[in-house]
Amino acid sequence: MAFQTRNPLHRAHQELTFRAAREAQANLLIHPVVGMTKPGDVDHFTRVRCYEAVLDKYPQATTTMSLLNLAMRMAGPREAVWHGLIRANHGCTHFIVGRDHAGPGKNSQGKDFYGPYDAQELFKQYQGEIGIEMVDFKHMVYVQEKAQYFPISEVPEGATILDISGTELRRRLAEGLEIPDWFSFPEVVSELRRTRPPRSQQGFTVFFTGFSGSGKSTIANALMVKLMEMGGRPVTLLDGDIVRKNLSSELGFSKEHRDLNIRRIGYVASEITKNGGIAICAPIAPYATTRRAVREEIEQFGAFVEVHVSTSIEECERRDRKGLYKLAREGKIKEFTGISDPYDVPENPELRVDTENVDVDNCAHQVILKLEQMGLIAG
Ligand code: PPS
Repeated sequence: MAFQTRNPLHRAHQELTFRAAREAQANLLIHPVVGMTKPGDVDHFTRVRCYEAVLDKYPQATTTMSLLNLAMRMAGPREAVWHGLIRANHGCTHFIVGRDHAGPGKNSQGKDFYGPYDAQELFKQYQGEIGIEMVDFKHMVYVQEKAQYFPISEVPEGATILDISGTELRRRLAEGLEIPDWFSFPEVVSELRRTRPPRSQQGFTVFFTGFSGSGKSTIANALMVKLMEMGGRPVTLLDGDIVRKNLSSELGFSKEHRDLNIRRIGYVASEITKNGGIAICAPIAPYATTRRAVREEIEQFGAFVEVHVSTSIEECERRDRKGLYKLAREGKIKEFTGISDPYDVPENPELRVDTENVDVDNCAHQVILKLEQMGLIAG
């Protein structure tokens, strides 16, 4: 009997697969896919370490694991049938199919792509032809009084049911909260905690955006000092000027070049975030669509905190620290942001700071408070 999975196995899965194989008097093949999968899934390197820990809990002679180098398509019923065909080709006689097998979840209107039992129905229709029998994946819940798992349909009357949903599990991991032993195996939980540390230990990016001379670099520098004083995670400052010198020296200020410049910053920041560091970026980043693309790239790995430094163009021009506004007015610098080039004001930044009546230290402190509120730094 084959069990297909793209998720870590917890006690309920172990119970379910063990019972299913025993009932069918079959041996069990734990057959996880280790290819590209749905964004947000636990990476397969971590999962394999988890599976190895769970494998010890099965009777050795009747259970084995093999990795299947296959990408998930999230194609629901048709993928279930295909998964069955593959397992039949591996010599299996039974295949476990669950609720919404390989389902992609909800569409942009918030509606499920497939009905919960569509995959099982299509599978049943073709199982004879494929030569593999479908085994229904039962929803297992923990019954406190019996200290044991039961299929939800077989729970004794009046019993206390314990269950932790996938969303709740992710929340507990993100916040470093307890995951009880009845739910999973300690080895699995500790592997998951290693890859998904709580938010206060994950990498993140603070992305300042605003006009030239708005105070982005000054606030970014003050923020860097505060974060370095706190310690714990490496901090990298990707200031507009530094990036232009070291990464984008061949670029000018056309829309294409600005976008390329911001994409590069986004890529470096995403790598830093992925590896558990703090990236502070401080470019003008005038285009909302490019900022959104960078946000999406980074949010795969950690938080993206957009800070709009909202100093008005009049104030920036009045300060004119580098004398560039004067040159822009004289037409000596072309495509100058706010003068002869556009700036899309961020609509929903995590934070907006006004530098006109507030000192730099206070602005940097507002960012720190925001980070604390988001759980990114310990209070
Ligand atoms: S962008 O749009 O995000 O790629 O810009 P960025 O890399 O942050 O570079 C902005 C700095 O370059 C100087 N500079 C100009 N800014 C805007 N428009 C034009 N045409 C321009 N030409 C040169 C300017 O000093 C900006 O520095 P900051 O640090 O923002 O004041």
